[in-house]
Amino acid sequence: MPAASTTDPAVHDSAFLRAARREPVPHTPVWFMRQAGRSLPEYRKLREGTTMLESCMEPDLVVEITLQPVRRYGVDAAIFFSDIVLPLKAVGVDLDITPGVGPVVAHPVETLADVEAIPDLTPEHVDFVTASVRRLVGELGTTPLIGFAGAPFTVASYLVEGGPSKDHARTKAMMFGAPEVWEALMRKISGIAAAYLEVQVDAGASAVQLFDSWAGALSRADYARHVLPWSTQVLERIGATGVPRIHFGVGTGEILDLMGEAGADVVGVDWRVPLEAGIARAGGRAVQGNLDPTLVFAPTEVMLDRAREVVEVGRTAPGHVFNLGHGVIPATDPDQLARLTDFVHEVSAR
Ligand code: 1CP
Repeated sequence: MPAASTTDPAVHDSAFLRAARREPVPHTPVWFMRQAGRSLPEYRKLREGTTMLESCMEPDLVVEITLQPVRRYGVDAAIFFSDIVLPLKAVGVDLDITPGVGPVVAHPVETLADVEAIPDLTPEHVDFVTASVRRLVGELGTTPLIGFAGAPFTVASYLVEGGPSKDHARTKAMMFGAPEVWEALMRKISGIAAAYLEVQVDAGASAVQLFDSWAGALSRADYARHVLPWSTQVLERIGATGVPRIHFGVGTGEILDLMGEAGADVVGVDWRVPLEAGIARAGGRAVQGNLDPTLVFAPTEVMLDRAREVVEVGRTAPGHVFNLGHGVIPATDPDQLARLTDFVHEVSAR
Protein backbone atom coordinates (compact mmCIF):
# COMPACT_ATOMS: atom_id res chain seq x y z
CA MET A 1 0.00 0.00 0.00
CA PRO A 2 1.44 3.43 -0.87
CA ALA A 3 2.24 5.68 2.07
CA ALA A 4 -0.60 8.12 2.78
CA SER A 5 1.66 11.12 3.34
CA THR A 6 3.63 10.76 0.14
CA THR A 7 0.43 10.89 -1.86
CA ASP A 8 -0.82 14.01 -0.03
CA PRO A 9 0.23 16.91 -2.30
CA ALA A 10 0.45 19.40 0.58
CA VAL A 11 2.92 17.19 2.45
CA HIS A 12 4.83 16.44 -0.74
CA ASP A 13 5.08 20.19 -1.37
CA SER A 14 6.13 21.12 2.19
CA ALA A 15 9.26 23.24 2.64
CA PHE A 16 11.01 20.36 4.40
CA LEU A 17 10.49 17.80 1.63
CA ARG A 18 11.21 20.37 -1.07
CA ALA A 19 14.56 21.23 0.58
CA ALA A 20 15.41 17.53 0.92
CA ARG A 21 14.73 17.12 -2.82
CA ARG A 22 16.82 20.26 -3.56
CA GLU A 23 13.84 22.20 -4.90
CA PRO A 24 13.22 25.93 -4.26
CA VAL A 25 11.62 26.64 -0.86
CA PRO A 26 9.41 29.46 0.51
CA HIS A 27 11.60 29.55 3.64
CA THR A 28 14.37 27.44 5.14
CA PRO A 29 12.64 24.53 6.90
CA VAL A 30 13.50 23.89 10.56
CA TRP A 31 13.25 20.94 12.92
CA PHE A 32 15.35 19.93 15.92
CA MET A 33 16.85 16.56 16.66
CA ARG A 34 15.35 15.46 20.01
CA GLN A 35 12.73 18.21 19.76
CA ALA A 36 10.39 15.96 21.77
CA GLY A 37 11.56 14.94 25.20
CA ARG A 38 12.91 16.23 28.42
CA SER A 39 13.29 19.91 27.52
CA LEU A 40 9.47 20.18 27.37
CA PRO A 41 7.46 20.48 30.62
CA GLU A 42 4.40 19.02 28.87
CA TYR A 43 6.52 15.95 28.00
CA ARG A 44 7.79 15.50 31.55
CA LYS A 45 4.21 15.71 32.83
CA LEU A 46 2.89 13.16 30.34
CA ARG A 47 5.75 10.72 31.00
CA GLU A 48 5.22 10.69 34.80
CA GLY A 49 4.88 7.09 36.00
CA THR A 50 5.60 5.52 32.57
CA THR A 51 8.98 4.14 31.57
CA MET A 52 10.64 5.28 28.36
CA LEU A 53 10.13 1.94 26.57
CA GLU A 54 6.49 1.69 27.70
CA SER A 55 5.89 5.19 26.31
CA CYS A 56 7.33 4.16 22.93
CA MET A 57 4.95 1.18 22.73
CA GLU A 58 1.78 3.10 23.66
CA PRO A 59 0.31 4.84 20.57
CA ASP A 60 -1.66 7.42 22.62
CA LEU A 61 1.59 8.61 24.21
CA VAL A 62 3.70 8.38 21.04
CA VAL A 63 1.20 10.48 19.10
CA GLU A 64 0.88 13.14 21.78
CA ILE A 65 4.63 13.37 22.53
CA THR A 66 5.48 13.61 18.83
CA LEU A 67 2.93 16.40 18.33
CA GLN A 68 4.01 18.49 21.36
CA PRO A 69 7.01 20.25 19.75
CA VAL A 70 5.14 20.70 16.45
CA ARG A 71 2.36 22.60 18.26
CA ARG A 72 4.74 24.57 20.44
CA TYR A 73 7.28 25.65 17.83
CA GLY A 74 5.59 25.31 14.45
CA VAL A 75 8.58 23.34 13.19
CA ASP A 76 8.50 22.10 9.59
CA ALA A 77 8.69 18.39 10.43
CA ALA A 78 7.80 16.01 13.23
CA ILE A 79 10.13 13.19 14.28
CA PHE A 80 8.59 9.94 15.38
CA PHE A 81 8.95 9.53 19.15
CA SER A 82 10.86 6.33 19.82
CA ASP A 83 14.45 5.28 20.46
CA ILE A 84 17.13 3.58 18.39
CA VAL A 85 17.03 0.46 20.60
CA LEU A 86 13.25 0.03 20.30
CA PRO A 87 13.35 -2.43 17.35
CA LEU A 88 15.79 -4.63 19.31
CA LYS A 89 13.42 -4.63 22.27
CA ALA A 90 10.58 -5.46 19.89
CA VAL A 91 12.29 -8.58 18.55
CA GLY A 92 13.01 -9.75 22.09
CA VAL A 93 16.48 -8.52 23.07
CA ASP A 94 16.56 -8.13 26.86
CA LEU A 95 17.26 -4.42 27.32
CA ASP A 96 15.95 -1.38 29.12
CA ILE A 97 16.38 2.39 28.94
CA THR A 98 17.61 3.52 32.35
CA PRO A 99 16.80 7.13 33.28
CA GLY A 100 19.92 9.28 33.31
CA VAL A 101 22.00 6.52 31.67
CA GLY A 102 20.44 5.37 28.40
CA PRO A 103 20.03 1.93 26.85
CA VAL A 104 21.31 -1.00 28.96
CA VAL A 105 21.53 -4.49 27.42
CA ALA A 106 21.28 -7.43 29.86
CA HIS A 107 23.49 -9.86 27.89
CA PRO A 108 25.96 -8.01 25.64
CA VAL A 109 26.74 -9.68 22.30
CA GLU A 110 30.08 -11.51 22.15
CA THR A 111 29.79 -14.60 19.97
CA LEU A 112 28.27 -15.76 16.70
CA ALA A 113 25.70 -17.68 18.72
CA ASP A 114 24.69 -14.42 20.47
CA VAL A 115 24.12 -12.80 17.07
CA GLU A 116 22.18 -15.77 15.71
CA ALA A 117 19.91 -15.68 18.76
CA ILE A 118 18.57 -12.24 17.68
CA PRO A 119 15.44 -12.69 15.51
CA ASP A 120 14.96 -10.75 12.27
CA LEU A 121 12.30 -8.01 12.49
CA THR A 122 8.91 -8.47 10.84
CA PRO A 123 6.11 -5.87 10.80
CA GLU A 124 4.22 -7.99 13.37
CA HIS A 125 6.93 -7.23 15.96
CA VAL A 126 6.13 -3.53 15.73
CA ASP A 127 2.37 -3.33 15.06
CA PHE A 128 2.22 -0.51 17.65
CA VAL A 129 4.62 1.49 15.45
CA THR A 130 2.36 1.06 12.43
CA ALA A 131 -0.63 2.15 14.53
CA SER A 132 1.21 5.19 15.95
CA VAL A 133 2.55 6.35 12.58
CA ARG A 134 -0.85 6.03 10.86
CA ARG A 135 -2.55 8.09 13.55
CA LEU A 136 0.22 10.64 13.60
CA VAL A 137 0.14 11.20 9.87
CA GLY A 138 -3.60 11.84 10.15
CA GLU A 139 -3.15 14.34 12.99
CA LEU A 140 -0.15 16.11 11.47
CA GLY A 141 -2.06 17.22 8.37
CA THR A 142 0.40 19.03 6.13
CA THR A 143 3.44 18.58 8.41
CA PRO A 144 5.70 15.72 7.26
CA LEU A 145 6.70 12.95 9.66
CA ILE A 146 10.32 11.79 9.79
CA GLY A 147 10.81 8.14 10.68
CA PHE A 148 14.18 7.02 12.05
CA ALA A 149 16.45 4.16 12.98
CA GLY A 150 19.87 3.78 14.50
CA ALA A 151 22.58 2.94 11.96
CA PRO A 152 24.33 -0.44 12.24
CA PHE A 153 27.52 0.82 13.93
CA THR A 154 25.76 2.91 16.58
CA VAL A 155 23.28 0.16 17.44
CA ALA A 156 26.10 -2.43 17.48
CA SER A 157 27.90 -0.30 20.04
CA TYR A 158 25.00 -0.57 22.52
CA LEU A 159 24.64 -4.33 21.89
CA VAL A 160 28.33 -5.10 22.29
CA GLU A 161 29.20 -2.66 25.10
CA GLY A 162 25.96 -3.37 26.96
CA GLY A 163 25.33 0.35 27.39
CA PRO A 164 26.62 3.84 26.57
CA SER A 165 30.37 3.95 25.93
CA LYS A 166 32.84 6.76 25.32
CA ASP A 167 35.53 4.81 23.46
CA HIS A 168 33.48 1.93 21.93
CA ALA A 169 36.49 -0.27 22.77
CA ARG A 170 34.71 -3.67 22.86
CA THR A 171 32.83 -2.87 19.68
CA LYS A 172 36.00 -1.91 17.84
CA ALA A 173 37.83 -4.93 19.30
CA MET A 174 35.17 -7.17 17.70
CA MET A 175 35.41 -5.22 14.45
CA PHE A 176 39.22 -5.60 14.33
CA GLY A 177 39.61 -9.03 15.92
CA ALA A 178 36.53 -11.14 15.14
CA PRO A 179 35.52 -10.19 11.60
CA GLU A 180 33.10 -13.12 11.17
CA VAL A 181 31.16 -12.15 14.30
CA TRP A 182 31.25 -8.48 13.28
CA GLU A 183 29.90 -9.20 9.81
CA ALA A 184 27.12 -11.40 11.14
CA LEU A 185 26.17 -8.70 13.64
CA MET A 186 26.19 -5.92 11.04
CA ARG A 187 24.14 -8.06 8.65
CA LYS A 188 21.61 -8.76 11.41
CA ILE A 189 21.26 -5.14 12.57
CA SER A 190 21.19 -3.76 9.01
CA GLY A 191 18.28 -6.04 8.20
CA ILE A 192 16.44 -4.97 11.35
CA ALA A 193 17.05 -1.25 10.68
CA ALA A 194 15.88 -1.47 7.06
CA ALA A 195 12.77 -3.48 7.93
CA TYR A 196 11.96 -1.08 10.78
CA LEU A 197 12.28 1.96 8.48
CA GLU A 198 10.13 0.26 5.83
CA VAL A 199 7.38 -0.23 8.41
CA GLN A 200 7.43 3.49 9.21
CA VAL A 201 7.39 4.52 5.56
CA ASP A 202 4.61 2.03 4.71
CA ALA A 203 2.53 3.54 7.53
CA GLY A 204 3.03 7.09 6.19
CA ALA A 205 6.40 8.56 7.26
CA SER A 206 7.53 10.81 4.40
CA ALA A 207 11.27 10.94 5.16
CA VAL A 208 13.71 8.95 7.29
CA GLN A 209 16.82 9.74 9.28
CA LEU A 210 19.52 7.15 9.89
CA PHE A 211 21.31 8.10 13.13
CA ASP A 212 24.94 6.94 13.13
CA SER A 213 25.57 9.04 16.20
CA TRP A 214 28.86 7.39 17.15
CA ALA A 215 30.40 6.78 13.69
CA GLY A 216 32.77 9.68 14.40
CA ALA A 217 34.68 7.30 16.69
CA LEU A 218 36.03 5.50 13.59
CA SER A 219 38.94 6.36 11.32
CA ARG A 220 38.03 7.03 7.73
CA ALA A 221 39.58 3.74 6.56
CA ASP A 222 37.79 1.67 9.20
CA TYR A 223 34.48 3.39 8.52
CA ALA A 224 34.88 2.70 4.79
CA ARG A 225 35.79 -0.94 5.29
CA HIS A 226 33.72 -2.12 8.25
CA VAL A 227 30.65 0.13 8.43
CA LEU A 228 29.90 1.94 5.17
CA PRO A 229 28.79 -1.19 3.26
CA TRP A 230 26.13 -1.92 5.89
CA SER A 231 24.77 1.61 6.17
CA THR A 232 24.70 1.63 2.36
CA GLN A 233 22.60 -1.52 2.41
CA VAL A 234 20.05 0.10 4.74
CA LEU A 235 19.87 3.36 2.79
CA GLU A 236 19.60 1.58 -0.56
CA ARG A 237 16.67 -0.50 0.63
CA ILE A 238 14.88 2.65 1.80
CA GLY A 239 15.78 4.42 -1.43
CA ALA A 240 13.44 1.99 -3.17
CA THR A 241 10.50 3.55 -1.26
CA GLY A 242 11.25 6.97 -2.77
CA VAL A 243 11.32 8.97 0.48
CA PRO A 244 14.29 11.29 1.22
CA ARG A 245 16.97 9.81 3.46
CA ILE A 246 18.93 11.90 6.00
CA HIS A 247 22.21 10.44 7.30
CA PHE A 248 23.65 11.95 10.48
CA GLY A 249 26.46 11.35 12.96
CA VAL A 250 28.46 13.33 15.53
CA GLY A 251 32.12 14.20 14.96
CA THR A 252 31.90 12.88 11.41
CA GLY A 253 33.71 15.71 9.60
CA GLU A 254 36.34 13.33 8.19
CA ILE A 255 33.78 10.87 6.78
CA LEU A 256 31.00 13.22 5.69
CA ASP A 257 31.56 12.56 1.97
CA LEU A 258 31.33 8.81 2.60
CA MET A 259 28.14 9.24 4.61
CA GLY A 260 26.65 10.98 1.59
CA GLU A 261 27.88 8.25 -0.76
CA ALA A 262 26.23 5.64 1.46
CA GLY A 263 23.00 6.74 -0.18
CA ALA A 264 21.83 9.85 1.64
CA ASP A 265 19.72 12.56 0.03
CA VAL A 266 20.53 14.91 2.93
CA VAL A 267 23.80 14.88 4.85
CA GLY A 268 23.51 15.83 8.53
CA VAL A 269 26.38 18.11 9.59
CA ASP A 270 27.38 18.41 13.24
CA TRP A 271 28.33 21.77 14.77
CA ARG A 272 32.09 21.21 14.67
CA VAL A 273 32.19 21.22 10.88
CA PRO A 274 31.97 24.66 9.22
CA LEU A 275 28.75 24.46 7.20
CA GLU A 276 30.64 25.58 4.05
CA ALA A 277 32.89 22.53 4.41
CA GLY A 278 29.90 20.32 5.09
CA ILE A 279 28.25 21.52 1.89
CA ALA A 280 31.42 20.83 -0.13
CA ARG A 281 31.82 17.34 1.38
CA ALA A 282 28.15 16.51 0.79
CA GLY A 283 28.97 16.38 -2.93
CA GLY A 284 25.90 18.11 -4.36
CA ARG A 285 23.48 16.64 -1.83
CA ALA A 286 21.28 18.71 0.49
CA VAL A 287 22.60 19.36 4.00
CA GLN A 288 21.04 19.55 7.45
CA GLY A 289 22.35 21.48 10.44
CA ASN A 290 24.27 22.78 12.23
CA LEU A 291 23.87 25.34 15.03
CA ASP A 292 25.82 24.37 18.16
CA PRO A 293 23.11 23.05 20.54
CA THR A 294 24.69 24.96 23.45
CA LEU A 295 24.03 28.32 21.75
CA VAL A 296 20.51 28.24 23.25
CA PHE A 297 22.21 28.99 26.59
CA ALA A 298 23.79 32.18 25.18
CA PRO A 299 21.93 35.52 25.11
CA THR A 300 19.14 35.38 22.50
CA GLU A 301 20.88 37.96 20.25
CA VAL A 302 24.06 35.88 20.17
CA MET A 303 22.10 32.72 19.31
CA LEU A 304 20.15 34.49 16.56
CA ASP A 305 23.29 36.06 15.05
CA ARG A 306 24.84 32.63 14.73
CA ALA A 307 21.58 31.22 13.34
CA ARG A 308 21.60 33.96 10.69
CA GLU A 309 25.07 32.82 9.59
CA VAL A 310 23.86 29.22 9.32
CA VAL A 311 20.88 30.31 7.21
CA GLU A 312 23.07 32.45 4.93
CA VAL A 313 25.65 29.73 4.34
CA GLY A 314 22.79 27.25 3.92
CA ARG A 315 21.51 29.31 0.98
CA THR A 316 24.63 28.29 -0.97
CA ALA A 317 23.70 24.59 -0.64
CA PRO A 318 21.52 22.81 -3.21
CA GLY A 319 19.10 22.25 -0.32
CA HIS A 320 19.29 23.18 3.38
CA VAL A 321 17.29 21.99 6.37
CA PHE A 322 18.04 24.06 9.49
CA ASN A 323 18.73 22.00 12.62
CA LEU A 324 21.05 21.92 15.59
CA GLY A 325 24.39 20.16 15.17
CA HIS A 326 23.17 17.42 17.56
CA GLY A 327 20.12 16.83 19.74
CA VAL A 328 18.38 19.37 21.98
CA ILE A 329 20.09 19.37 25.39
CA PRO A 330 17.53 18.50 28.14
CA ALA A 331 18.18 21.78 30.07
CA THR A 332 17.24 23.88 26.99
CA ASP A 333 14.65 26.63 27.53
CA PRO A 334 11.85 25.85 25.03
CA ASP A 335 11.25 29.60 24.56
CA GLN A 336 14.71 29.85 22.97
CA LEU A 337 13.78 27.16 20.43
CA ALA A 338 10.51 28.99 19.72
CA ARG A 339 12.45 32.22 19.02
CA LEU A 340 14.94 30.32 16.91
CA THR A 341 12.22 28.70 14.78
CA ASP A 342 10.45 32.02 14.15
CA PHE A 343 13.74 33.75 13.37
CA VAL A 344 14.86 31.17 10.80
CA HIS A 345 11.46 31.33 9.12
CA GLU A 346 11.52 35.16 8.99
CA VAL A 347 15.10 35.69 7.94
CA SER A 348 14.92 33.06 5.18
CA ALA A 349 11.50 33.97 3.75
CA ARG A 350 11.58 34.82 0.07
O1 1CP B 1 12.30 14.26 19.42
C1 1CP B 1 13.14 13.33 19.44
O2 1CP B 1 14.00 13.30 18.55
C2 1CP B 1 13.11 12.34 20.56
C3 1CP B 1 13.08 10.90 20.13
C4 1CP B 1 14.40 10.15 20.32
C5 1CP B 1 15.38 9.93 19.36
C6 1CP B 1 15.43 10.46 17.94
C7 1CP B 1 14.81 9.49 21.50
C8 1CP B 1 14.08 9.47 22.76
N1 1CP B 1 15.96 8.81 21.25
C9 1CP B 1 16.34 9.07 19.95
C10 1CP B 1 17.48 8.50 19.22
C11 1CP B 1 18.65 8.04 19.98
N2 1CP B 1 18.69 7.31 21.13
C12 1CP B 1 19.97 8.24 19.53
C13 1CP B 1 20.34 8.92 18.26
C14 1CP B 1 20.22 10.40 18.40
C15 1CP B 1 21.35 11.09 19.13
O3 1CP B 1 22.50 10.92 18.71
O4 1CP B 1 21.05 11.81 20.07
C16 1CP B 1 20.83 7.64 20.46
C17 1CP B 1 22.34 7.59 20.43
C18 1CP B 1 20.01 7.05 21.46
C19 1CP B 1 20.44 6.27 22.62
C20 1CP B 1 19.96 6.87 23.88
N3 1CP B 1 18.66 6.74 24.31
C21 1CP B 1 20.64 7.69 24.78
C22 1CP B 1 22.11 8.13 24.66
C23 1CP B 1 22.98 7.33 25.57
C24 1CP B 1 24.46 7.50 25.28
O5 1CP B 1 25.05 6.61 24.61
O6 1CP B 1 25.05 8.53 25.69
C25 1CP B 1 19.74 8.04 25.81
C26 1CP B 1 20.01 8.86 27.04
C27 1CP B 1 18.49 7.43 25.48
C28 1CP B 1 17.20 7.53 26.22
C29 1CP B 1 16.21 8.39 25.58
N4 1CP B 1 15.81 8.32 24.25
C30 1CP B 1 14.82 9.26 24.02
C31 1CP B 1 14.58 9.96 25.26
C32 1CP B 1 13.56 11.04 25.45
C33 1CP B 1 15.46 9.41 26.21
C34 1CP B 1 15.57 9.79 27.68
C35 1CP B 1 14.64 8.88 28.43
C36 1CP B 1 14.70 9.01 29.90
O7 1CP B 1 15.78 9.24 30.46
O8 1CP B 1 13.62 8.85 30.48
